[in-house]
Amino acid sequence: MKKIVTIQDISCFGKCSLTVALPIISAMGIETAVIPTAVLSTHTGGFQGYTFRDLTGDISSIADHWKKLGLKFDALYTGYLGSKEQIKIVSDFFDDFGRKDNFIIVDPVMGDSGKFYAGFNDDFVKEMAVLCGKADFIIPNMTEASLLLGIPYAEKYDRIHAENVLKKLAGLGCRVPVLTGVNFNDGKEGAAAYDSVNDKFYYSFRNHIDRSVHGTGDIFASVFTGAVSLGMNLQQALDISVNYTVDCIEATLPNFDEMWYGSAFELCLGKLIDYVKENMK
Ligand code: PXL
Repeated sequence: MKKIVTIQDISCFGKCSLTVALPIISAMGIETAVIPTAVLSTHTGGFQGYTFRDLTGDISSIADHWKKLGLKFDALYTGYLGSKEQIKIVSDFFDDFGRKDNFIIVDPVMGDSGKFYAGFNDDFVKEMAVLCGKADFIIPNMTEASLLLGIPYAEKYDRIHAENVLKKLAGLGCRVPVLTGVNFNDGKEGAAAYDSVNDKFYYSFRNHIDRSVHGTGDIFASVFTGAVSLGMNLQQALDISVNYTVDCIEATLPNFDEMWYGSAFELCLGKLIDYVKENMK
């Protein structure tokens, strides 16, 4: 059985980060160990007055214990990190637990729609860009990609811009950058990836849905991590991640008033399991 570790916060209410990564990766038949970086009462996207307990000090203690136990993982996957100090600790974690035969996947969670999430700034971006250089795969949206590269965020762009951005992201040092939320204003939305080893671009699209659903970046990155850990190729990994993410958005629409803070991803887990079975035949 494959085994991965994911390092990100627990937002106790709101359906993002660990509360989606854990059920999704587990549903794909993969053992999922977790290191929580912080505990928040809710995520920061639209709730007021949330609590934030920083767990930076616990990350190294957990890693030290795991080193003594000799634990090994098929993938190391990071999401929302709360401070520059946490990035440094996670970087050490990669040195300790990264191997030739496992993958490092960094989702550089920092913002969306051209804006930072609460609490992030330019100093954090610099450190995150360095962490991305240690990864095999990074999974930014266009906002995060623009921040990482220090280029202006473009709301509208074409394929040439997306491919330029992907090539520049590979210049940070990661083998395969994956851009999420890719949209060329042709009624489609999906993801694009660049395999810098083979100098090849990959795309996957579904019909665009004109509604932004919170936590979909975490859903995409979780499925993508599961897919590459299971040995799927890049096109398969993109397709399954786009399909499940869009299924989750579609399932959320009838529930949107009640569930404005997250997705109805639970309703689609059966489909995800079917997608995994089809791809693993
Ligand atoms: O979905 C990304 C994310 C993760 N964790 C926390 C967040 C967000 C986005 O707003 O607030 C705490």
